Amino acid sequence: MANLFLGLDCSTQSFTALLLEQTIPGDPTSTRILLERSLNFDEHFPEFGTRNGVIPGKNGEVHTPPQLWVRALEEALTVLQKQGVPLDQVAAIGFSGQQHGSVYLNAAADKALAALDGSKALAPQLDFVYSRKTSPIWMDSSTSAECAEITAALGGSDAVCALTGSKAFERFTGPQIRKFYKTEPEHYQATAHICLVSSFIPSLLAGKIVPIDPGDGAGMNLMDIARRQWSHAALEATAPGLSSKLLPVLESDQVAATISPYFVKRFGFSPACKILPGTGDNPASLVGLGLVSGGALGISLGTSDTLFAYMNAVCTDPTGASHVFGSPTGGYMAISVYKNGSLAREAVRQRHALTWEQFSDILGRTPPGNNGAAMLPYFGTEIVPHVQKPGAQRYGFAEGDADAEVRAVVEAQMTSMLVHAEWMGEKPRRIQATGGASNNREILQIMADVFGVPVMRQETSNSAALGAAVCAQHAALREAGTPASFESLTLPHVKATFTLQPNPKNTAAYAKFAKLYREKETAYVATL
Ligand code: XUL
Repeated sequence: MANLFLGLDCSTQSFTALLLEQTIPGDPTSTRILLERSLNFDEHFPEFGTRNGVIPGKNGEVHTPPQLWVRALEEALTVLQKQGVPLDQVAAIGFSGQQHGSVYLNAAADKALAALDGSKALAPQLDFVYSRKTSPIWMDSSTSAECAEITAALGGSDAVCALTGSKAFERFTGPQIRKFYKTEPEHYQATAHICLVSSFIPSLLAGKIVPIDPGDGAGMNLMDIARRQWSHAALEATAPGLSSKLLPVLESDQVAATISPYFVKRFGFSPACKILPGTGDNPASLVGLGLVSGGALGISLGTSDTLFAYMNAVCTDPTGASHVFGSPTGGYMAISVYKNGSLAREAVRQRHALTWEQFSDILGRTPPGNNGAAMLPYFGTEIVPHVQKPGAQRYGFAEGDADAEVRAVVEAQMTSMLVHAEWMGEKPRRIQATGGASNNREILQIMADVFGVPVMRQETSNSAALGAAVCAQHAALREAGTPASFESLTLPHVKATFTLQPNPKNTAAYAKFAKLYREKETAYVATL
């Protein structure tokens, strides 16, 4: 069996390729990360006019042109090829994508994907396959009316949550599809296939439409979470004819196809290379962090901040603020998602004209508990709690006080995660941190102190791309007749970590702060 496994992650702001190498034949745990490359969208593809990977529109709309992702895939593979990576040794490719974002393809797409000409660039051959030129992504909050309509049709919020694992949320794909059907009925009619970002990229590599998996499928308000298949009632409540635009859900670690001749000819892949269905970036991170059983939390500090944990069985959040998605390893995951993640930290940094180093210095020298100062960091709309009108709230400090504001934003983010994770059950034994900002030790120390448990960080902060590569390895081994467990395949990566211990004195102070935070949040949300 070829010994390389490729993980591709198409996130909000960048596209990452991560290559895993199995170094000892016959020992699937002898893996190491051979190479990681990320391409930032704004920097590498300025012709699309994105800012932080997106194009904001009116009334809370946030879209990205799908051709940007096609270009990014093409460019990432070109970079690997130019670096001399033996792409013919890649046994399988796994995929991760920002969740909820949808790509709308017309009836010409099947033929175009199957007949790609390997002597030509990829993106120009796909210019005409879209029935919608831009894709709504997870930051889009423009579908409150559609959420209400779907909720009413399915018998109320609790019923939607029990059926699909989440209440109807603005960014979820079902409400987004409904809005498209209502506002552009002709273009909706002309749509032959609806893909998620995570199933669109593998469809390009497979040369045909690849199904959606239960990890990302659960982020649509369309999948019956217990059955891990589309819910007829949810499809009906969303838009007419929707079932014909979706393939049946396929489990994340099944092989969806072998690679299309286009990529064999153009990039030198082996024709035997296996293509997996993609999954969402959070389910992929769950795998990349080795969270294949309970007892630990994952926290990803990226464009969005997310907190998640593995669950054996479906158990939904009684407050309705969080979600249940499928885990790519089987089972489920509980997850809370914050829109005000890196963009809120970035907003504070910019307001006070600080470098990231100065930002960290402030965290290092200011006292835990911030002398009683607090903040509700709603620089943009928020998901947890549901805040549809931006407006950061400050308590006990002045707007111009950089020291207080830097600490306040991070303490607020960590405390909100603590408070809103309570429904997930017993206290975790450890936290696995990932995402760009997990490189910041001062932020991780506050995380350890707020939660009162050790925080670990792996060698790579690209846990979603790593998880995708591990899924590829898992599927390739099974197909080769030498299956290995996800536990054994993730362990080598979890081992390569550093750990920060909590300071018990600070944890006690944060327990008090959490009470104050909850009061402020409840009071503010009541005014909305
Ligand atoms: C998850 C979510 C975000 C995106 C960002 O529900 O909306 O975490 O997946 O990539």
